[in-house]
Amino acid sequence: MREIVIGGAQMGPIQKADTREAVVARMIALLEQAKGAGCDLVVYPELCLTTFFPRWYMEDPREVDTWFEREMPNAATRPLFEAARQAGIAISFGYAELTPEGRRFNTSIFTDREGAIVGKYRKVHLPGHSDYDSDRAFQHLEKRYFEPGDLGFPVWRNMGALMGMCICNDRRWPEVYREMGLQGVELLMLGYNTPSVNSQMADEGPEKRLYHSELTMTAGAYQNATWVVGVAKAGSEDGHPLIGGSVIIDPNGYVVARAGSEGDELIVAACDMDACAFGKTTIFDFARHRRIEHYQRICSQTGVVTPD
Ligand code: ING
Repeated sequence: MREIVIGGAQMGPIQKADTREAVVARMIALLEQAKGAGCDLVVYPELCLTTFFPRWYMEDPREVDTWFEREMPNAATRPLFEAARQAGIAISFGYAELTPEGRRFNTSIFTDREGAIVGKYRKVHLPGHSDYDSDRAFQHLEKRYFEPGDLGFPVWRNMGALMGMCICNDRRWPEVYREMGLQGVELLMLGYNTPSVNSQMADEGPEKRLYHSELTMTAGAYQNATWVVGVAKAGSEDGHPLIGGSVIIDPNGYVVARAGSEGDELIVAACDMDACAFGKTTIFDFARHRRIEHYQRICSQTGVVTPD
C-alpha cells in the first residue's frame, strides 16, 4: 500500500482589495488544519494568491502585472513554503506567472515534502475571450492576460507516486487526462475558479456548473484509473460568485471527499496509490486495448469537419 493522506484546501473568496499576505495567512491556517489531520500533501486552487482578476478588463500593462508573480517562492509566499517544509507537507497551488522574458501564464506548481518545487504546469486550455465583450454579463479575459501553456502535461515521480497537474478549464477536456494517463499518472491535482453562472446563458446556474465540474473530473479519474483532487476558490468575489464543490475522487471515479461550503474548507482522504493498479491492468490497460490507428482526428484536427 502506498498511502498518501491528501488535503484539498478549498479557499473562499479573495476580494480585489485583499493582500497576498492576508491570503497566505489563510493558506497557512488551512495547512495547520491539514497537519492536524495527518496530511502528507495539500492541494490549493487555481490563481490562489489573488482574486480571479481575468473578470476585470484592464488596458494598462502595469496594472495587469500587479496580479502576477515574478518569482516563486517570493516574499509573499515564502512563509507558506517555510510552514509546509516545517510540517513536512507537500503543497500544490496556482498563481499568475510573469517570466523573466516577459511571458504570462496561468501556472501551478507542486513541491516535495521538503518544500522544494518538483513540478510546474502552465494552463493549456484558456477559456473566455481576449477583448472586452459587452454582450457578457461579466468578462472572462484569460485569453487576454495569459499565453497558452508551453510545457504540455508532464507527470513527475514524487512521494513514491506518479503525479500530474492541470488547471480549471483543462479538466473539461478528456485529452488532458489521457495525456497524463499515458504516462501512468496516479494522482492528478487541479485547482479551479469557476463562475457560478454563465455570462452568456442566464439559465445556467451553480447546480449545472457543479454537475459539470464533478462529471468531468470523475470521468477523467475513472477512464485513466487515477486519483483526481479538484480544489475550488469559491464564494463571492466583489459580487461575482464562484462555485465550490472541491472533491477528492478515487481511481474508480467515486467521490471520497467533498466540500460543503463556499469558504475556506479542508477536505481530507487517505489515498492508496496502489488502488490505481487494477484499472490500469484490466479495463484501462492502454497497451492491450487502445487502437491508435483509428484516433488520427484527435491529434490532426482542431475543430469539427462534418462528412459531406
Ligand atoms: N473557469 C471556468 C472553468 O472552465 C468555464 C470557465 C466555466 C468555461 C464553465 C466553460 C464553462 O471552470 C476557468 N478559470 O477556467
